[in-house]
Amino acid sequence: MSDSRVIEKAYEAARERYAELGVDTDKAMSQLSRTAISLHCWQGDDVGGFEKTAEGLSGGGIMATGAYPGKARTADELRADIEKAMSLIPGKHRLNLHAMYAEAAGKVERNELGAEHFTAWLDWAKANELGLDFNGTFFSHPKAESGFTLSSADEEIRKFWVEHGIACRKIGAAMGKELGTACVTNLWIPDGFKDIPMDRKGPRERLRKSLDEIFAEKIERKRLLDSVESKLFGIGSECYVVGSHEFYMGYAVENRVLLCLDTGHFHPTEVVSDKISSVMTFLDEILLHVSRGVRWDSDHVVILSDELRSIAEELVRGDYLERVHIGLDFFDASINRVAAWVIGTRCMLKALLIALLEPTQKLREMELAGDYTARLAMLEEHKTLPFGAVWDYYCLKENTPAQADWLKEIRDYEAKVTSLR
Ligand code: RNT
Ligand code: ZN
Repeated sequence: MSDSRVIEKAYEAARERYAELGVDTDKAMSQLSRTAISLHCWQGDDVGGFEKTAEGLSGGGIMATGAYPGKARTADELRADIEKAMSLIPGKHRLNLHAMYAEAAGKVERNELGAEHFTAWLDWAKANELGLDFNGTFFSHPKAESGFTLSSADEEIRKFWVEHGIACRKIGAAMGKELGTACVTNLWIPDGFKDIPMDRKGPRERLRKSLDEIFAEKIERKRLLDSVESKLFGIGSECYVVGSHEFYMGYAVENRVLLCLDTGHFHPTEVVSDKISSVMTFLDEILLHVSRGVRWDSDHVVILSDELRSIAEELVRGDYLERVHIGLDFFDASINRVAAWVIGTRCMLKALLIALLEPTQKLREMELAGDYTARLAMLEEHKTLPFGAVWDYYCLKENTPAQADWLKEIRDYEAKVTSLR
């Protein structure tokens, strides 16, 4: 168990050290506490969902691997797991739901879903004072098996998914209204070809038409924020993805919807940290799906990597925290699923804290003065500043376990709850 007196002492020393550089640690912590991360419900059950006929993930070109015991089998179990995870993460956050997590008695088709199928989630969100975000589920469904949904040449299939998209916006708007905080409702479709297409144009024209139909109804932004997510390739769509980055960038700029940048959806040498200031020049707001790409997998648990730190730095340096919605998107079925949420979210917060503790103004002055020697020297010196002491103190202040104390709680929860499933 960590000793709070040791943490407080270390914090005092860190506070002085940062003050010497003109950085106010208390201000950084208060900014951090105002930044909400949207936790993705699908980490809790390997992107399974609760549809009566669902056989797990299929036809979406996304895949959770591993067989760690204890995954949530019902919405109540999933909610309990999320509550556990949130109790181990400092700050107040949000929950990101997917349409396939509806709780309906009997089977309700995806194009017929309504807010009434999410009342238990809504009541729970209210009771826990959480904002909700939402996603259409355009995969793991017989009507997605051809590999095409909104861009399908089969008019009946295309219509079905357009209706699903419209239904999801209504659900998102109802959630936003009910909870008094805009619901970011994201749209990702798996559409694409495994092998070389001969028609790249047709599906993209159909996708544009479908999106226009889905977004036709104007809904107040204080309730609903629409977002569209691109991808470079997926399993089974290696040669061509209809909803590419260029496609959605154009669509988002033209239609003033949010663009979702998933950090695992680009070429391995491309980084989202470098894209943020470019897209923010043309867009009001964006959504991030923070993930960790490893070789061909786009969804490893987020760690405190150089790129995660760079993303957080961009958000802080560009003063984008109010305009960028931070969501997580990873799934790992090979480790304790509740721990995966805790690790990933705590890392996202640590990256933000490190960025908030940066003497940005001083570094900017060096750059403007052309003193690139000092810029490099100071950036490297800052890497060993005592941010860990500030982080531990922040956890303590927010009444969440500091250091690795949270792991013991996961072990207890595993023994008492998840291992009995
Ligand atoms: C898939 C996208 C998408 C999904 C979730 C489950 O490649 O990243 O965001 O991960 O909708
Ligand atoms: Zn994503």
